Amino acid sequence: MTTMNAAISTKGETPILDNGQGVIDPDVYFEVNKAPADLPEFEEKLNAFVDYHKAKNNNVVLITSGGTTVPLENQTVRFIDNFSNGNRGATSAEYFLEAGYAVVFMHRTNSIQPYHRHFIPSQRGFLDYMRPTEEGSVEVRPEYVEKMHQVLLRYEKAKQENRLLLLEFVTLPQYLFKLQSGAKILARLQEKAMYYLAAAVSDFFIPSSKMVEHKIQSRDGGLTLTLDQVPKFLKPLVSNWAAKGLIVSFKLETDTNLLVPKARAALERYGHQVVIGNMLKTRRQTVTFITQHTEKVITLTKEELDTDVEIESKIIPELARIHQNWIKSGSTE
Ligand code: 9Z3
Repeated sequence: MTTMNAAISTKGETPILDNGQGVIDPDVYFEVNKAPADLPEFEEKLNAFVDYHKAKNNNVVLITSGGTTVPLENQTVRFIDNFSNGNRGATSAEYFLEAGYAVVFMHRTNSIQPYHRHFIPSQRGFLDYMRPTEEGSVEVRPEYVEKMHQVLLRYEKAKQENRLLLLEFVTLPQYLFKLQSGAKILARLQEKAMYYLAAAVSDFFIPSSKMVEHKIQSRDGGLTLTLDQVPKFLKPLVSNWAAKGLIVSFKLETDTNLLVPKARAALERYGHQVVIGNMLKTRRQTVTFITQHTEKVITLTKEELDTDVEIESKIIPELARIHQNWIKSGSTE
């Protein structure tokens, strides 16, 4: 347990080591926060999946998808949420499966899922795809049969081949513990593992030792919150947990001028292989790939947008190509 220049504060029972500015060392984070109760089950499922695909010599991608929550109370009534409905992750999962990958889909509970996304209730209710028959059964409405059949074929194939593992998180601590554990388990695959970090992860949180136990009461008027900074987990992920796997992180910005500089700064700071920059408003049309020596913009044309081409159909083949280079030569180019 270490940090240089660490200050110790003791609120509640647990000592918090920080740098005096509320920034905790990632290793310390795991010592002072409680692992989620379902971590052993998560590890068991993932171990079995990784062993299965290691024996088959398959490439495996760990996709993180959806936003994390930051609870405000230990017995949580309120929480801060992060923007992301999981569309990027779920869509990418399908294209990775098409490219031959086995996919670990680590997603926020109730966020968008691969294949199901084509029939999500927010666009049309689940029951609206079906109708009752006179024989007392249920059938898919004729106008949806063709699309549902196509999607079901691909979904069934992924399941039959045991190439899609669904794992869940909700809160920031759940995400971080599972990311650490998941990355270490995938590290057994060495270069054949890819980490595709599309989840929108909170930058700020309240450590459980600084959190109130019960529901915050409104009788005292307005509420002022002090949040600590989440430790920079990409650092240990790159240097310790993920061994030789290819690491792809996403950088989300709302100011165009910041996108490329911030994406490149992340690449240089953590020393991983690819940062994909995207803007909040145009994330479905344009992304920028940043690698150590290259910068490449991928954009959908108007015609592609009009015909519902998905940008992930271009992102994933490009990553698969980079990954092949990585496996062959240890370089992305
Ligand atoms: C992304 O940038 C994803 O592409 C989106 C996808 C969250 C924009 P949706 O799920 O959106 O399709 O609605 N993910 C990473 C966001 C993030 O938190 N990045 C951190 C940062 O920008 C680095 S890990 O600093």
